[in-house]
Amino acid sequence: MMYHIGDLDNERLLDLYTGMLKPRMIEEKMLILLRQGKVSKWFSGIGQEAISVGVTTALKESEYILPMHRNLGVFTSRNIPLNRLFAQWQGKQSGFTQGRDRSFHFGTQEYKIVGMISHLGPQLGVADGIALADMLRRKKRVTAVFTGEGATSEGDFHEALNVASVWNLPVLFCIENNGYGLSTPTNEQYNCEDLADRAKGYGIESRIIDGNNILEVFCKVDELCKAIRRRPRPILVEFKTFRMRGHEEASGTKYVPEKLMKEWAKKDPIANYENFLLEKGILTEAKIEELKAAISEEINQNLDLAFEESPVSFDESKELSDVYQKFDYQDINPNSESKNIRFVDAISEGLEQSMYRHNELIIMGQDIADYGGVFKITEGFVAKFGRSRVRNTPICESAIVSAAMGLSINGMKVVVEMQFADFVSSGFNPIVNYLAKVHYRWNEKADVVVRMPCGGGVGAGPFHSQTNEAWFTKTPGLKVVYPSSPYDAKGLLNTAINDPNPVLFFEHKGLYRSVYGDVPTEYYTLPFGKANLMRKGNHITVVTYGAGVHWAMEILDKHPEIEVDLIDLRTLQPLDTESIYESVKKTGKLLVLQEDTLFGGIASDISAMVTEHCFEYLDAPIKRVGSLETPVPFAKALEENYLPKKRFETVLLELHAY
Ligand SMILES: Cc1ncc(C[n+]2csc(CCOP(=O)(O)OP(=O)(O)O)c2C)c(N)n1
Ligand SMILES: [Mg+2]
Repeated sequence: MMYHIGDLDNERLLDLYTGMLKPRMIEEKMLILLRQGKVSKWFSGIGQEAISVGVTTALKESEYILPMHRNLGVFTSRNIPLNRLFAQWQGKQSGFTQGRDRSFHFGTQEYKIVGMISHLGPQLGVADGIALADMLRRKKRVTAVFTGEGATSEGDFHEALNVASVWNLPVLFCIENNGYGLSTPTNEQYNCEDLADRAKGYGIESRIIDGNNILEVFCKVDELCKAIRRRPRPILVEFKTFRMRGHEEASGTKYVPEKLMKEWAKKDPIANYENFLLEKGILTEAKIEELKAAISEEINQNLDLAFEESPVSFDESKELSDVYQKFDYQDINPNSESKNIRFVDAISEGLEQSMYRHNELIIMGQDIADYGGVFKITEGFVAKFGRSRVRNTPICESAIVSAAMGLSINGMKVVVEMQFADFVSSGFNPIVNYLAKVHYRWNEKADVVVRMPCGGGVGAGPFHSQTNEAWFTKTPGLKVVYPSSPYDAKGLLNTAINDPNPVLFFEHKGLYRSVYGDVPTEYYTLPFGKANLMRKGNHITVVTYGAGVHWAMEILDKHPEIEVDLIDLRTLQPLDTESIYESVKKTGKLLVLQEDTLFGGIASDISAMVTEHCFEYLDAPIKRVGSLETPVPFAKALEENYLPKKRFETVLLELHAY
């Protein structure tokens, strides 16, 4: 192996050596503990240390780094106290996730490290968001993110590179090409010579670097980082290296040809560099022993600390309350004059006033800039707030949701507009796995609102009509809001933006231009978790939300003899169960109406909860009414019968007569 010292001084040369030695020695210790059953799982980075250590050393401490599962050297190079790392791996309190997540699945703002989620790819889009925040604040910083060569097959990789290129984001994308993704060799993973060539197609620069040569890694990456700080832009680096152990320790290496193992063993990044330093007289055998003894002592002392710590104890209320970041709701009610406006105008007004209120609020979505969005909600916003805050995106929901996560990690607020709620499925993974779980996992907020133009009755067929709130009410960590009136829409949207937790904000397209209401002209907020009792009556409790509220009112107007408590839920998570129970205890009958197909929807849960809490008060079976269990059909005659309005009337009359 050829080493070029360039202008590096001896101190730096030795630092790089000890920098690699430390993770190597920690790993060797972990492999022993693993055999003793004291560690549950281990992903080895042995043989790949030069990459983690070289890249981290080239970054400044203020710059974010996003490692994967083989990057122990990133954590040690950022000088994380080893006892905390060990406690993390043992699932203990002084780790970074309080026993809630394992291995390297954590981040820490203190050390500017943002760890992975198991799904690998979203990490790359998160780096885009972090870098975007730096760029918007005109900070000349690099964000470095890692991926294995296997995960470059995920759509997220391609989306993230494309976004970084289109927005010219200062991201250093680092591919660690170690020959295998679990058991899959590179020739079954991709069909090109070098992954670095992918960059060309996205219009960005790339380099290939020998990942086993610490001086090459450090010097070249240092140069690239300086170049990026001078002139912000993304660069893709492919590090050629090899995975010397199994995917994880239990999975072995039988499928790896012996010949390859032997070849790469000769290229060990530490042994070769050590020989080089010895030859140059920069290092001596005695010094090596001294360094090893010191690291060994540090490891053992910190292991003792971690082992001494008692296992985490279970505290149910703490577990539950840590799912969401505490939000101190501020009730703002200006008593200003009101205007009669459409639902769509109320959303637009709330969004605009929030943009004035939070100067680090960013809106992202397809066609939202000059075009104003397909529903024209952001029309005129570019003139008021500029293109950097009102951002057109490429068609890549996953990368944009991940980028929103990154913006939030770097201190900004984000509203993402889904062009149609249906398309959220393309960004589903980061919403339910990253945004939803990040606070519970490592106490990080996901200050993101995803606006969801949803709903049927508009003759738009299976992919522009769904109301998919149940995909999200199922997932702890998300808040779900679903207003039915212009007044609620504006106040709840403002609260959603103030709330630091991820909020799915459903806006029924059918209401956009058909429903009018009096809305205060100034900024105001409405609380989450407070249903609206719209009509009062003693016969039946009708619970619904969104377009269901309007269908219920229309049918109830036809039957003035039926006196109902009509409850508009307004938010589904949190859910105002108290208002529901209170009403059912009075009426003894409950009908829940939802637009979505019935099975697995919110109506089923409300029915179950009322059965559990109000059984003695019920005078009739609880009734649920929803759409037919089919996709949303296109033709009018089909859609009319798919939607639950007619069935609602029938069931209402039956329940009244019961
Ligand atoms: C979405 C997803 N699919 C599959 C897996 C299972 N898995 C975890 S790591 C891995 C291999 C990753 O290979 P690569 O990106 O090359 O990284 P390496 O492990 O080689 O460092 C696989 C298949 C996963 N975690 N997430
Ligand atoms: Mg790999």
